[in-house]
Amino acid sequence: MEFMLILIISCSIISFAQPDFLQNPDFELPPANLAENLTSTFVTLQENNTIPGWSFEGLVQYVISGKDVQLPGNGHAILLGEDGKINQTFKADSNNQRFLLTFTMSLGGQSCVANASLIVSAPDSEFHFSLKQNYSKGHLDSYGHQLGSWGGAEEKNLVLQSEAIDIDPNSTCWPIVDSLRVKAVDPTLNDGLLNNGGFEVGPPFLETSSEGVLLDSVSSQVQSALQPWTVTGTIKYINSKNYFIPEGDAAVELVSGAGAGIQTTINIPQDSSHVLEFMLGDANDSCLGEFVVGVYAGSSTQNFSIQSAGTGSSKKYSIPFKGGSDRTSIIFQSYRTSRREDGIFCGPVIDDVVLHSSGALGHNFPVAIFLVLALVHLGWF
Ligand SMILES: *[C@@H]1O[C@H](CO)[C@@H](O)[C@H](O)[C@H]1NC(C)=O
Ligand SMILES: *[C@@H]1O[C@H](CO)[C@@H](O)[C@H](O)[C@H]1NC(C)=O
Ligand SMILES: *[C@@H]1O[C@H](CO)[C@@H](O)[C@H](O)[C@H]1NC(C)=O
Ligand SMILES: *[C@@H]1O[C@H](CO)[C@@H](O)[C@H](O)[C@H]1NC(C)=O
Ligand SMILES: *[C@@H]1O[C@H](CO)[C@@H](O)[C@H](O)[C@H]1NC(C)=O
Ligand SMILES: *[C@@H]1O[C@H](CO)[C@@H](O)[C@H](O)[C@H]1NC(C)=O
Ligand SMILES: *[C@@H]1O[C@H](CO)[C@@H](O)[C@H](O)[C@H]1NC(C)=O
Ligand SMILES: *[C@@H]1O[C@H](CO)[C@@H](O)[C@H](O)[C@H]1NC(C)=O
Ligand SMILES: [Ca+2]
Repeated sequence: MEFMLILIISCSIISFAQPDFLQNPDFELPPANLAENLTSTFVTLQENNTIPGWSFEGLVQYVISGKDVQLPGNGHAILLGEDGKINQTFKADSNNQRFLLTFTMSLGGQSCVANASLIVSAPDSEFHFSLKQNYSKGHLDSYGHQLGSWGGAEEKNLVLQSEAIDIDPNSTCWPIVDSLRVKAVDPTLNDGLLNNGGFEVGPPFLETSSEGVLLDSVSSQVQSALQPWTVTGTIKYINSKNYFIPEGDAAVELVSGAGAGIQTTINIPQDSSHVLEFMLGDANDSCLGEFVVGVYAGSSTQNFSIQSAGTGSSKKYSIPFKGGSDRTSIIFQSYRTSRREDGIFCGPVIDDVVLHSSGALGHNFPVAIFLVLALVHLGWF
Protein backbone atom coordinates (compact mmCIF):
# COMPACT_ATOMS: atom_id res chain seq x y z
CA MET A 1 0.00 0.00 0.00
CA GLU A 2 2.70 2.40 1.15
CA PHE A 3 4.87 1.97 -1.92
CA MET A 4 1.87 2.39 -4.21
CA LEU A 5 1.32 5.71 -2.45
CA ILE A 6 4.93 6.70 -3.08
CA LEU A 7 4.44 5.80 -6.73
CA ILE A 8 1.24 7.79 -6.98
CA ILE A 9 2.81 10.81 -5.29
CA SER A 10 5.86 10.72 -7.56
CA CYS A 11 3.63 10.37 -10.61
CA SER A 12 1.64 13.44 -9.64
CA ILE A 13 4.82 15.43 -9.06
CA ILE A 14 6.04 14.48 -12.54
CA SER A 15 2.78 15.58 -14.13
CA PHE A 16 2.63 18.74 -12.06
CA ALA A 17 3.48 22.01 -13.80
CA GLN A 18 2.93 21.31 -17.48
CA PRO A 19 3.87 24.07 -19.88
CA ASP A 20 1.35 25.13 -22.49
CA PHE A 21 2.62 23.47 -25.60
CA LEU A 22 -0.02 24.98 -27.88
CA GLN A 23 -0.89 28.60 -28.50
CA ASN A 24 -4.54 29.57 -28.53
CA PRO A 25 -5.62 25.99 -27.70
CA ASP A 26 -9.25 27.03 -27.01
CA PHE A 27 -9.52 29.43 -29.96
CA GLU A 28 -10.41 32.17 -27.52
CA LEU A 29 -8.23 34.59 -29.50
CA PRO A 30 -10.46 35.36 -32.48
CA PRO A 31 -9.24 35.33 -36.09
CA ALA A 32 -7.75 38.57 -37.39
CA ASN A 33 -9.17 40.59 -40.30
CA LEU A 34 -12.74 39.38 -39.91
CA ALA A 35 -15.04 41.26 -42.26
CA GLU A 36 -18.13 40.14 -40.37
CA ASN A 37 -18.87 41.28 -36.87
CA LEU A 38 -18.81 38.30 -34.49
CA THR A 39 -22.55 38.04 -34.11
CA SER A 40 -23.33 34.92 -36.11
CA THR A 41 -22.56 31.41 -34.87
CA PHE A 42 -20.43 30.29 -37.82
CA VAL A 43 -18.03 32.74 -39.47
CA THR A 44 -16.32 31.42 -42.58
CA LEU A 45 -12.65 32.36 -42.69
CA GLN A 46 -11.31 34.07 -45.80
CA GLU A 47 -7.85 34.07 -47.28
CA ASN A 48 -6.88 37.25 -45.47
CA ASN A 49 -7.94 35.91 -42.05
CA THR A 50 -5.48 34.37 -39.62
CA ILE A 51 -6.20 32.35 -36.47
CA PRO A 52 -3.61 33.30 -33.83
CA GLY A 53 -1.24 30.34 -33.36
CA TRP A 54 -2.71 28.30 -36.20
CA SER A 55 -2.53 27.97 -39.97
CA PHE A 56 -5.60 26.88 -41.89
CA GLU A 57 -6.63 25.63 -45.32
CA GLY A 58 -9.92 24.75 -46.98
CA LEU A 59 -13.31 25.58 -45.53
CA VAL A 60 -12.80 26.56 -41.89
CA GLN A 61 -15.31 28.40 -39.74
CA TYR A 62 -14.86 30.19 -36.45
CA VAL A 63 -17.65 29.02 -34.16
CA ILE A 64 -19.19 31.13 -31.44
CA SER A 65 -21.31 29.39 -28.85
CA GLY A 66 -24.98 30.08 -29.39
CA LYS A 67 -28.30 28.35 -29.48
CA ASP A 68 -27.17 26.00 -32.28
CA VAL A 69 -23.90 24.95 -30.67
CA GLN A 70 -22.88 24.67 -27.05
CA LEU A 71 -19.18 24.87 -26.39
CA PRO A 72 -17.07 24.67 -23.26
CA GLY A 73 -15.24 27.63 -21.72
CA ASN A 74 -16.04 30.96 -23.27
CA GLY A 75 -17.44 29.21 -26.27
CA HIS A 76 -15.20 29.63 -29.28
CA ALA A 77 -14.15 26.76 -31.50
CA ILE A 78 -13.21 25.81 -35.04
CA LEU A 79 -15.38 23.93 -37.53
CA LEU A 80 -13.48 22.00 -40.18
CA GLY A 81 -15.69 22.02 -43.26
CA GLU A 82 -14.98 20.57 -46.69
CA ASP A 83 -11.21 19.93 -46.99
CA GLY A 84 -10.83 21.97 -43.80
CA LYS A 85 -7.51 21.74 -42.04
CA ILE A 86 -5.71 23.53 -39.22
CA ASN A 87 -2.17 23.03 -37.98
CA GLN A 88 0.30 24.28 -35.42
CA THR A 89 3.91 23.36 -34.80
CA PHE A 90 5.16 23.02 -31.26
CA LYS A 91 8.31 21.77 -29.66
CA ALA A 92 9.38 19.71 -26.68
CA ASP A 93 10.90 21.73 -23.87
CA SER A 94 13.44 19.13 -22.77
CA ASN A 95 14.65 15.61 -23.35
CA ASN A 96 12.72 12.92 -25.10
CA GLN A 97 9.06 12.99 -24.05
CA ARG A 98 5.86 11.29 -25.02
CA PHE A 99 3.05 13.67 -25.98
CA LEU A 100 -0.57 13.00 -25.14
CA LEU A 101 -3.43 15.04 -26.56
CA THR A 102 -6.98 15.59 -25.35
CA PHE A 103 -9.51 17.64 -27.29
CA THR A 104 -13.25 17.99 -27.58
CA MET A 105 -15.22 17.22 -30.67
CA SER A 106 -18.83 17.82 -31.61
CA LEU A 107 -20.62 18.26 -34.92
CA GLY A 108 -21.90 21.35 -36.66
CA GLY A 109 -25.12 21.17 -38.62
CA GLN A 110 -28.53 19.65 -38.24
CA SER A 111 -30.36 16.65 -39.71
CA CYS A 112 -27.34 15.70 -41.76
CA VAL A 113 -27.26 12.77 -44.14
CA ALA A 114 -23.65 12.08 -43.17
CA ASN A 115 -21.22 12.92 -40.40
CA ALA A 116 -17.65 13.73 -41.38
CA SER A 117 -14.87 12.49 -39.13
CA LEU A 118 -11.65 14.05 -37.97
CA ILE A 119 -8.07 13.05 -38.70
CA VAL A 120 -5.51 14.06 -36.09
CA SER A 121 -1.93 13.64 -37.16
CA ALA A 122 1.56 14.30 -35.91
CA PRO A 123 4.74 13.00 -37.59
CA ASP A 124 4.63 9.72 -35.65
CA SER A 125 0.89 9.12 -35.60
CA GLU A 126 -2.39 9.45 -37.40
CA PHE A 127 -5.79 8.66 -35.98
CA HIS A 128 -9.34 8.90 -37.34
CA PHE A 129 -12.00 10.01 -34.87
CA SER A 130 -15.69 9.77 -35.57
CA LEU A 131 -18.18 11.27 -33.17
CA LYS A 132 -19.72 8.67 -30.92
CA GLN A 133 -23.34 8.76 -29.99
CA ASN A 134 -24.43 8.56 -26.36
CA TYR A 135 -20.98 8.56 -24.81
CA SER A 136 -21.19 12.00 -23.16
CA LYS A 137 -23.81 14.57 -22.32
CA GLY A 138 -24.67 17.20 -24.91
CA HIS A 139 -22.93 15.71 -27.97
CA LEU A 140 -19.62 17.09 -26.77
CA ASP A 141 -17.06 14.35 -26.31
CA SER A 142 -13.47 14.55 -25.13
CA TYR A 143 -11.03 12.23 -26.89
CA GLY A 144 -7.54 11.20 -25.87
CA HIS A 145 -4.71 10.34 -28.21
CA GLN A 146 -0.97 9.81 -28.26
CA LEU A 147 0.95 12.00 -30.70
CA GLY A 148 4.34 10.30 -30.41
CA SER A 149 7.66 10.73 -28.66
CA TRP A 150 10.38 13.22 -29.40
CA GLY A 151 12.62 15.66 -27.61
CA GLY A 152 15.12 18.46 -27.72
CA ALA A 153 14.22 21.42 -29.83
CA GLU A 154 12.51 19.37 -32.53
CA GLU A 155 9.45 21.10 -33.95
CA LYS A 156 6.49 18.88 -34.70
CA ASN A 157 3.42 19.71 -36.71
CA LEU A 158 0.04 18.85 -35.21
CA VAL A 159 -2.58 18.70 -37.97
CA LEU A 160 -6.35 18.37 -37.62
CA GLN A 161 -8.44 17.91 -40.73
CA SER A 162 -11.93 16.86 -41.68
CA GLU A 163 -12.54 13.62 -43.48
CA ALA A 164 -15.78 13.43 -45.41
CA ILE A 165 -17.51 10.57 -47.07
CA ASP A 166 -18.11 11.41 -50.73
CA ILE A 167 -21.48 13.08 -50.39
CA ASP A 168 -23.06 16.54 -50.68
CA PRO A 169 -21.05 18.80 -48.36
CA ASN A 170 -24.21 20.78 -47.62
CA SER A 171 -25.88 17.79 -46.01
CA THR A 172 -22.79 16.73 -44.08
CA CYS A 173 -22.22 17.55 -40.42
CA TRP A 174 -18.64 18.68 -39.91
CA PRO A 175 -16.38 18.28 -36.87
CA ILE A 176 -16.08 21.16 -34.41
CA VAL A 177 -12.90 20.96 -32.36
CA ASP A 178 -12.00 22.82 -29.21
CA SER A 179 -10.03 22.68 -25.94
CA LEU A 180 -6.83 21.08 -27.19
CA ARG A 181 -4.45 20.11 -24.39
CA VAL A 182 -1.04 18.54 -24.86
CA LYS A 183 0.74 16.88 -21.96
CA ALA A 184 4.26 15.49 -21.91
CA VAL A 185 5.01 12.31 -19.99
CA ASP A 186 8.05 10.15 -19.43
CA PRO A 187 8.56 8.11 -22.61
CA THR A 188 9.91 4.96 -20.98
CA LEU A 189 7.86 1.88 -21.55
CA ASN A 190 9.41 -0.32 -18.89
CA ASP A 191 9.78 -3.87 -19.91
CA GLY A 192 9.18 -5.85 -16.80
CA LEU A 193 6.49 -5.99 -14.21
CA LEU A 194 3.22 -4.21 -14.65
CA ASN A 195 3.44 -0.46 -15.29
CA ASN A 196 0.76 2.17 -14.92
CA GLY A 197 -1.50 -0.34 -13.16
CA GLY A 198 -3.13 2.59 -11.35
CA PHE A 199 -3.76 4.40 -14.66
CA GLU A 200 -2.30 7.60 -13.23
CA VAL A 201 -0.39 8.34 -16.46
CA GLY A 202 -2.76 9.12 -19.31
CA PRO A 203 -4.10 11.93 -21.50
CA PRO A 204 -4.88 15.25 -19.80
CA PHE A 205 -8.30 15.90 -18.29
CA LEU A 206 -10.07 19.08 -19.37
CA GLU A 207 -11.01 21.58 -16.67
CA THR A 208 -14.07 22.51 -18.68
CA SER A 209 -15.50 19.01 -18.92
CA SER A 210 -17.34 17.03 -16.28
CA GLU A 211 -17.04 13.88 -18.35
CA GLY A 212 -14.05 11.62 -18.81
CA VAL A 213 -11.81 11.28 -21.85
CA LEU A 214 -12.82 8.67 -24.43
CA LEU A 215 -10.15 6.32 -25.69
CA ASP A 216 -10.88 4.42 -28.88
CA SER A 217 -9.48 1.01 -29.81
CA VAL A 218 -5.74 1.00 -30.20
CA SER A 219 -3.91 -2.26 -30.63
CA SER A 220 -0.34 -1.02 -30.38
CA GLN A 221 1.19 -0.49 -26.95
CA VAL A 222 3.54 2.07 -28.42
CA GLN A 223 0.68 4.15 -29.89
CA SER A 224 -1.65 3.94 -26.90
CA ALA A 225 -2.37 7.06 -24.86
CA LEU A 226 -2.57 4.80 -21.80
CA GLN A 227 0.72 2.98 -22.09
CA PRO A 228 1.39 0.13 -21.64
CA TRP A 229 -2.30 -0.72 -21.93
CA THR A 230 -3.98 -1.20 -25.28
CA VAL A 231 -7.70 -0.64 -25.73
CA THR A 232 -10.49 -2.65 -27.32
CA GLY A 233 -13.89 -1.07 -27.95
CA THR A 234 -14.17 2.30 -26.25
CA ILE A 235 -13.18 3.10 -22.70
CA LYS A 236 -13.52 6.28 -20.68
CA TYR A 237 -10.50 7.61 -18.83
CA ILE A 238 -11.97 9.13 -15.68
CA ASN A 239 -10.67 11.41 -12.90
CA SER A 240 -11.41 11.91 -9.24
CA LYS A 241 -12.76 15.41 -9.83
CA ASN A 242 -15.86 14.05 -11.55
CA TYR A 243 -16.07 10.38 -10.65
CA PHE A 244 -15.49 7.95 -7.83
CA ILE A 245 -11.96 6.60 -8.34
CA PRO A 246 -10.86 3.52 -6.35
CA GLU A 247 -7.20 4.60 -5.98
CA GLY A 248 -5.33 7.79 -6.85
CA ASP A 249 -6.62 10.37 -9.32
CA ALA A 250 -7.57 8.33 -12.36
CA ALA A 251 -9.03 5.02 -13.48
CA VAL A 252 -10.69 3.46 -16.50
CA GLU A 253 -14.37 2.77 -17.09
CA LEU A 254 -15.16 0.12 -19.71
CA VAL A 255 -18.04 1.84 -21.48
CA SER A 256 -18.77 0.42 -24.91
CA GLY A 257 -20.31 -2.80 -23.62
CA ALA A 258 -19.37 -6.34 -24.48
CA GLY A 259 -15.80 -6.37 -25.74
CA ALA A 260 -14.73 -3.08 -24.17
CA GLY A 261 -11.47 -3.65 -22.41
CA ILE A 262 -7.82 -3.05 -21.78
CA GLN A 263 -4.85 -5.34 -22.06
CA THR A 264 -1.12 -5.44 -21.62
CA THR A 265 1.70 -7.95 -21.60
CA ILE A 266 4.28 -8.58 -18.93
CA ASN A 267 7.63 -10.27 -18.96
CA ILE A 268 7.85 -12.88 -16.23
CA PRO A 269 9.58 -16.27 -16.16
CA GLN A 270 7.62 -19.17 -17.61
CA ASP A 271 5.63 -21.07 -14.96
CA SER A 272 6.49 -18.55 -12.23
CA SER A 273 3.58 -18.16 -9.81
CA HIS A 274 1.96 -14.77 -9.48
CA VAL A 275 -1.20 -13.15 -8.20
CA LEU A 276 -2.93 -10.37 -10.09
CA GLU A 277 -4.73 -7.97 -7.78
CA PHE A 278 -7.10 -5.25 -8.94
CA MET A 279 -9.97 -3.02 -7.87
CA LEU A 280 -13.32 -3.40 -9.58
CA GLY A 281 -16.21 -1.05 -8.95
CA ASP A 282 -18.50 1.66 -10.29
CA ALA A 283 -17.74 5.32 -10.98
CA ASN A 284 -20.62 6.98 -9.06
CA ASP A 285 -22.20 7.93 -12.36
CA SER A 286 -25.64 6.32 -11.90
CA CYS A 287 -24.57 3.24 -13.79
CA LEU A 288 -26.87 0.59 -12.38
CA GLY A 289 -27.04 -3.15 -12.81
CA GLU A 290 -24.80 -6.14 -13.05
CA PHE A 291 -21.27 -5.77 -14.38
CA VAL A 292 -19.44 -8.86 -15.59
CA VAL A 293 -15.73 -8.49 -16.21
CA GLY A 294 -13.62 -11.28 -17.66
CA VAL A 295 -10.06 -11.24 -16.37
CA TYR A 296 -7.33 -13.14 -18.22
CA ALA A 297 -3.89 -13.49 -16.69
CA GLY A 298 -1.65 -15.95 -18.49
CA SER A 299 -3.65 -19.15 -18.74
CA SER A 300 -6.01 -18.22 -15.89
CA THR A 301 -9.45 -16.88 -16.78
CA GLN A 302 -12.13 -15.84 -14.38
CA ASN A 303 -15.32 -13.81 -14.58
CA PHE A 304 -15.99 -11.30 -11.83
CA SER A 305 -19.50 -10.07 -11.41
CA ILE A 306 -20.64 -7.14 -9.29
CA GLN A 307 -24.01 -5.54 -8.68
CA SER A 308 -23.69 -1.79 -9.13
CA ALA A 309 -25.93 0.71 -7.36
CA GLY A 310 -24.23 3.46 -9.39
CA THR A 311 -23.20 5.36 -6.27
CA GLY A 312 -19.43 4.74 -6.24
CA SER A 313 -17.94 1.57 -4.80
CA SER A 314 -14.94 -0.65 -5.30
CA LYS A 315 -13.56 -3.88 -3.99
CA LYS A 316 -10.23 -5.63 -4.31
CA TYR A 317 -10.12 -8.94 -6.18
CA SER A 318 -7.33 -11.27 -7.11
CA ILE A 319 -6.56 -14.09 -9.49
CA PRO A 320 -3.57 -16.46 -9.25
CA PHE A 321 -1.75 -17.35 -12.46
CA LYS A 322 1.50 -18.66 -13.90
CA GLY A 323 3.84 -17.03 -16.42
CA GLY A 324 3.37 -18.16 -20.02
CA SER A 325 6.04 -19.29 -22.47
CA ASP A 326 6.41 -15.91 -24.18
CA ARG A 327 5.14 -12.59 -22.82
CA THR A 328 2.17 -13.10 -20.51
CA SER A 329 -1.07 -11.25 -21.31
CA ILE A 330 -3.21 -9.45 -18.75
CA ILE A 331 -6.68 -8.64 -20.06
CA PHE A 332 -9.76 -7.01 -18.54
CA GLN A 333 -12.88 -7.22 -20.66
CA SER A 334 -16.48 -6.26 -20.07
CA TYR A 335 -19.25 -8.72 -20.96
CA ARG A 336 -22.23 -6.43 -20.46
CA THR A 337 -23.58 -3.22 -21.95
CA SER A 338 -24.81 -0.67 -19.40
CA ARG A 339 -26.30 2.79 -19.66
CA ARG A 340 -26.63 5.58 -17.15
CA GLU A 341 -30.03 6.97 -16.25
CA ASP A 342 -29.52 9.65 -18.91
CA GLY A 343 -28.89 7.03 -21.62
CA ILE A 344 -25.12 7.48 -21.75
CA PHE A 345 -23.03 4.29 -22.05
CA CYS A 346 -21.21 3.35 -18.87
CA GLY A 347 -19.69 0.32 -17.21
CA PRO A 348 -17.31 -1.22 -14.70
CA VAL A 349 -14.32 0.67 -13.34
CA ILE A 350 -10.90 -0.98 -13.13
CA ASP A 351 -8.06 0.46 -11.09
CA ASP A 352 -4.98 -0.35 -9.05
CA VAL A 353 -3.85 -3.40 -10.99
CA VAL A 354 -0.91 -4.87 -9.09
CA LEU A 355 1.17 -7.95 -9.62
CA HIS A 356 2.56 -10.04 -6.77
CA SER A 357 4.91 -12.93 -6.97
CA SER A 358 3.57 -15.85 -5.02
CA GLY A 359 6.78 -17.88 -5.36
CA ALA A 360 10.01 -17.54 -3.40
CA LEU A 361 11.32 -13.97 -3.33
CA GLY A 362 14.64 -14.91 -4.97
CA HIS A 363 12.64 -16.29 -7.84
CA ASN A 364 11.47 -12.89 -8.87
CA PHE A 365 14.12 -10.31 -8.36
CA PRO A 366 12.19 -7.12 -9.26
CA VAL A 367 9.36 -7.98 -6.87
CA ALA A 368 11.89 -8.73 -4.13
CA ILE A 369 13.51 -5.32 -4.62
CA PHE A 370 10.13 -3.64 -4.54
CA LEU A 371 9.16 -5.37 -1.32
CA VAL A 372 12.47 -4.57 0.34
CA LEU A 373 12.14 -0.90 -0.68
CA ALA A 374 8.61 -0.82 0.70
CA LEU A 375 9.68 -2.41 3.97
CA VAL A 376 12.62 -0.01 4.27
CA HIS A 377 10.20 2.83 3.83
CA LEU A 378 7.96 1.44 6.52
CA GLY A 379 10.97 1.40 8.79
CA TRP A 380 11.16 -2.36 9.12
CA PHE A 381 14.90 -2.42 8.46
C1 LIG B 1 -10.71 40.46 -46.15
O1 LIG B 1 -11.49 39.90 -47.18
C2 LIG B 1 -12.85 40.28 -47.14
C3 LIG B 1 -13.58 39.51 -48.21
O2 LIG B 1 -12.73 38.85 -49.07
C4 LIG B 1 -12.97 41.76 -47.30
O3 LIG B 1 -14.33 42.14 -47.23
C5 LIG B 1 -12.21 42.46 -46.23
O4 LIG B 1 -12.21 43.84 -46.42
C6 LIG B 1 -10.77 41.97 -46.19
N1 LIG B 1 -10.15 42.53 -45.02
C7 LIG B 1 -8.93 43.03 -45.04
C8 LIG B 1 -8.43 43.60 -43.75
O5 LIG B 1 -8.24 43.02 -46.04
C1 LIG C 1 -19.46 45.18 -34.10
O1 LIG C 1 -20.62 45.39 -33.33
C2 LIG C 1 -20.44 46.22 -32.20
C3 LIG C 1 -21.75 46.31 -31.43
O2 LIG C 1 -22.55 45.22 -31.67
C4 LIG C 1 -19.99 47.62 -32.65
O3 LIG C 1 -19.73 48.42 -31.51
C5 LIG C 1 -18.72 47.48 -33.47
O4 LIG C 1 -18.34 48.74 -33.99
C6 LIG C 1 -18.94 46.51 -34.63
N1 LIG C 1 -17.67 46.31 -35.33
C7 LIG C 1 -17.57 46.25 -36.64
C8 LIG C 1 -16.20 46.04 -37.21
O5 LIG C 1 -18.53 46.34 -37.37
C1 LIG D 1 1.40 24.53 -40.82
O1 LIG D 1 2.12 23.61 -41.64
C2 LIG D 1 2.94 24.24 -42.64
C3 LIG D 1 3.62 23.13 -43.43
O2 LIG D 1 2.69 22.18 -43.84
C4 LIG D 1 3.96 25.13 -42.01
O3 LIG D 1 4.68 25.81 -43.02
C5 LIG D 1 3.28 26.13 -41.12
O4 LIG D 1 4.24 26.89 -40.42
C6 LIG D 1 2.39 25.44 -40.09
N1 LIG D 1 1.66 26.43 -39.33
C7 LIG D 1 1.91 26.67 -38.04
C8 LIG D 1 1.09 27.75 -37.40
O5 LIG D 1 2.73 26.07 -37.39
C1 LIG E 1 -24.51 12.30 -36.86
O1 LIG E 1 -24.22 12.57 -35.48
C2 LIG E 1 -25.36 13.00 -34.74
C3 LIG E 1 -24.89 13.41 -33.36
O2 LIG E 1 -24.17 12.41 -32.75
C4 LIG E 1 -26.38 11.87 -34.70
O3 LIG E 1 -27.51 12.29 -33.99
C5 LIG E 1 -26.75 11.49 -36.12
O4 LIG E 1 -27.57 10.38 -36.10
C6 LIG E 1 -25.50 11.17 -36.95
N1 LIG E 1 -25.90 10.98 -38.34
C7 LIG E 1 -25.39 10.02 -39.10
C8 LIG E 1 -25.86 9.99 -40.51
O5 LIG E 1 -24.58 9.21 -38.68
C1 LIG F 1 -28.76 7.33 -28.19
O1 LIG F 1 -29.78 7.64 -27.27
C2 LIG F 1 -30.99 8.05 -27.88
C3 LIG F 1 -31.94 8.47 -26.78
O2 LIG F 1 -31.68 7.85 -25.58
C4 LIG F 1 -31.54 6.88 -28.71
O3 LIG F 1 -32.70 7.29 -29.37
C5 LIG F 1 -30.48 6.46 -29.74
O4 LIG F 1 -30.91 5.32 -30.43
C6 LIG F 1 -29.18 6.15 -29.05
N1 LIG F 1 -28.17 5.86 -30.05
C7 LIG F 1 -27.33 4.83 -29.96
C8 LIG F 1 -26.35 4.65 -31.08
O5 LIG F 1 -27.34 4.06 -29.01
C1 LIG G 1 -24.23 24.12 -51.07
O1 LIG G 1 -24.76 25.35 -50.63
C2 LIG G 1 -24.19 26.48 -51.26
C3 LIG G 1 -24.76 27.76 -50.68
O2 LIG G 1 -25.60 27.51 -49.60
C4 LIG G 1 -24.46 26.43 -52.77
O3 LIG G 1 -23.85 27.52 -53.41
C5 LIG G 1 -23.89 25.10 -53.32
O4 LIG G 1 -24.22 24.97 -54.69
C6 LIG G 1 -24.44 23.93 -52.55
N1 LIG G 1 -23.77 22.73 -53.01
C7 LIG G 1 -24.42 21.66 -53.43
C8 LIG G 1 -23.57 20.50 -53.88
O5 LIG G 1 -25.62 21.58 -53.41
C1 LIG H 1 -17.53 -15.31 -18.67
O1 LIG H 1 -18.77 -14.81 -19.12
C2 LIG H 1 -18.92 -14.85 -20.54
C3 LIG H 1 -20.23 -14.15 -20.89
O2 LIG H 1 -21.24 -14.47 -20.01
C4 LIG H 1 -18.87 -16.29 -21.02
O3 LIG H 1 -18.97 -16.31 -22.42
C5 LIG H 1 -17.52 -16.88 -20.60
O4 LIG H 1 -17.48 -18.24 -20.96
C6 LIG H 1 -17.35 -16.75 -19.10
N1 LIG H 1 -16.01 -17.19 -18.76
C7 LIG H 1 -15.74 -17.95 -17.71
C8 LIG H 1 -14.33 -18.31 -17.46
O5 LIG H 1 -16.64 -18.32 -16.95
C1 LIG I 1 -21.07 10.22 -5.34
O1 LIG I 1 -21.40 11.52 -5.81
C2 LIG I 1 -22.15 12.29 -4.90
C3 LIG I 1 -22.47 13.63 -5.53
O2 LIG I 1 -22.60 13.53 -6.89
C4 LIG I 1 -21.37 12.50 -3.61
O3 LIG I 1 -22.17 13.20 -2.69
C5 LIG I 1 -20.97 11.15 -3.04
O4 LIG I 1 -20.13 11.36 -1.92
C6 LIG I 1 -20.22 10.33 -4.08
N1 LIG I 1 -19.95 9.00 -3.55
C7 LIG I 1 -18.73 8.47 -3.50
C8 LIG I 1 -18.63 7.10 -2.97
O5 LIG I 1 -17.76 9.09 -3.88
CA1 LIG J 1 -5.86 5.04 -10.20
